[in-house]
Amino acid sequence: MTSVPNAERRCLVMGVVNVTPDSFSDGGMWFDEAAAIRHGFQLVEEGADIVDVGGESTRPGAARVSLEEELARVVPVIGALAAEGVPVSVDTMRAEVAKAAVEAGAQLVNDVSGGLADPEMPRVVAAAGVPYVVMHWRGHSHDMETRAVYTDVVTEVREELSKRVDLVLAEGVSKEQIVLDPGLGFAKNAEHNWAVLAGIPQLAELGYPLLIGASRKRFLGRLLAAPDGTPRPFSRSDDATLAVTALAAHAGAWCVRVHEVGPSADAVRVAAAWKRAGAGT
Ligand code: PMM
Repeated sequence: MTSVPNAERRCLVMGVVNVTPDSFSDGGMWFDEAAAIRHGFQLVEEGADIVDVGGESTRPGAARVSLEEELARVVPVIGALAAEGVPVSVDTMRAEVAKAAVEAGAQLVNDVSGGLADPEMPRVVAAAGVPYVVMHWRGHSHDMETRAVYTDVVTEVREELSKRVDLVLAEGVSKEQIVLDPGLGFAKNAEHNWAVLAGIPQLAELGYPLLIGASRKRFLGRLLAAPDGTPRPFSRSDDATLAVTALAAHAGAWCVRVHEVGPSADAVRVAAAWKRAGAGT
């Protein structure tokens, strides 16, 4: 379904380049354009199949950046990476940014709002014909924590994603373009995130490839908290991310979105070998 090569039929690895001063996990590290470009190449060397470039932080409580600022952050980085043949995705909720990113060479649009933040987005993606990550989302970061209310999180995420799919299909996006993402941490607390991960098989029943973004998220830091309850800092939760990569890949995820690429690139190969052996091939 994508132009990203996948001869091994394994879970893909999407490496993250946040061109932001304030992302939760790597804010400020790749804010400089040249540093962001270097980091993108580095991630490919480490085994990334796709490099996801974003210019707007979605950490809980974050305020929005202007359209102009977002364009200025991501377009040059995408252009430089794509020009060298790197498969790039753009992490944006704005149709205008998605359009400019595709023109600059992006091969996938990753929209954490699943088309809810900008009603133009599905039409732009339909016209571009690129894969489209539709993530489960209930509202912007400034108040998303108040929306983390579910009776049965897996069923509700599944139903809400299904509605988004119907809408983007009605706007002209084709089935083959769609990738779904349950949106770990987006209007979800730790308990919800674990339930969603355990529910990957039910979410996969929707019939679309699944992308899982657990990397360095707060629920991992909480799981690994010190005896006094202090959460583990994200900088020391990469081993836990890796465990999620292996389990998610084995559960059938199409792609994992991670900050630390090398170990996850190994883990998805382990998961694929394990599956092949189990299938007797
Ligand atoms: N998470 C973040 C940003 N973009 N995109 C998708 N598809 N799925 C995610 O889970 C996701 C995303 C937030 O993480 P970061 O700011 O630490 O990169």
